[in-house]
Amino acid sequence: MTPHSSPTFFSYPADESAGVPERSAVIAGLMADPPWVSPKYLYGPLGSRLFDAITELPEYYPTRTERTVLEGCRDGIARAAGAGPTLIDLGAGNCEKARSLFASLQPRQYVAVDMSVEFLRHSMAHLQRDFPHLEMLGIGVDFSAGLRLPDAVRRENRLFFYPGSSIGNFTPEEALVFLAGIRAQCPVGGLLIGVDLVKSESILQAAYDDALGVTAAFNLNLLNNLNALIGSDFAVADWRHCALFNTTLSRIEMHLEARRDTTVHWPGGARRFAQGARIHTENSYKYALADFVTLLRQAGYRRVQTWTDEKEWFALCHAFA
Ligand code: AVJ
Repeated sequence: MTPHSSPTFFSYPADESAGVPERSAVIAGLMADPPWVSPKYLYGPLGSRLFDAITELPEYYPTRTERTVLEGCRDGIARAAGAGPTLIDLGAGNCEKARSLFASLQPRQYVAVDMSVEFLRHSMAHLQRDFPHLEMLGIGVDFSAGLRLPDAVRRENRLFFYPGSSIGNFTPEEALVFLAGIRAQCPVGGLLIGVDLVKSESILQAAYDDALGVTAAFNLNLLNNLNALIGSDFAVADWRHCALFNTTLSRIEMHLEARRDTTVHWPGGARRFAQGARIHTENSYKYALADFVTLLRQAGYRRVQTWTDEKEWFALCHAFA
């Protein structure tokens, strides 16, 4: 077998298929009541690093807990997945979770998808050095509005991997559409997905408002990303991080709250924010495991196998097409 010196890369520009340029869509969100910005703008060269730092925090249990659950079930998953699957990693980031599956899964091809393209290139260059015989494809694309894969992605026995409870960024209705879309691209194979479970409010709260302020920096840095994207003049110092658990909707919400009255300008517009006004930047839904399994079945998966940690804080689900 010929070794691969570097992954093949595909990069797609911001999806403007809805006919609305990205910049106008972001501005429309800022002008709305209440104002909001998509959580995808949390990421970028700095945002992706800050997120990596979050995963190391003592308060942020999801990454650590998921890793423990994964260690306990990966051999069983490998057996169920069969020989030489195509591993399609959605939101691959630093690729560390997928890397931990290679030995048991023995994938025929590894496909890493992430919208933070430069960060992904960097992660994959390291990975390819360590696994020179594994065929790797990198795809720089925002798949939040649906995933299209290039023909170079093998069709036989696909295992989609969507860890970290990123599914929690979608409302349950959107999640159903997204999961059904993945199911449609997976005639044979399945989906291995991580989901964060409902638990006590104090634990949830601390995980999204840590003592070091790393999550605050992650949230506030979104304003730097907006300034670069739409040419706005947000002053980070005028805003504060705010995280709260919405019990009714079972979701953590992140907001940015104005510390004082402030007016933000961008080419072609401006908006005044009164002290205490909030911009909604992220939802992170928390599920009861039974409800999430129901959602997977509604999305068209025939059988679902689940694993959790002893505290039942986080679950991994293997859903079969
Ligand atoms: C990457 C969406 C799973 O919701 O826990 C972490 C992002 N936001 N801390 C999450 C996040 C604040 C994370 N996901």
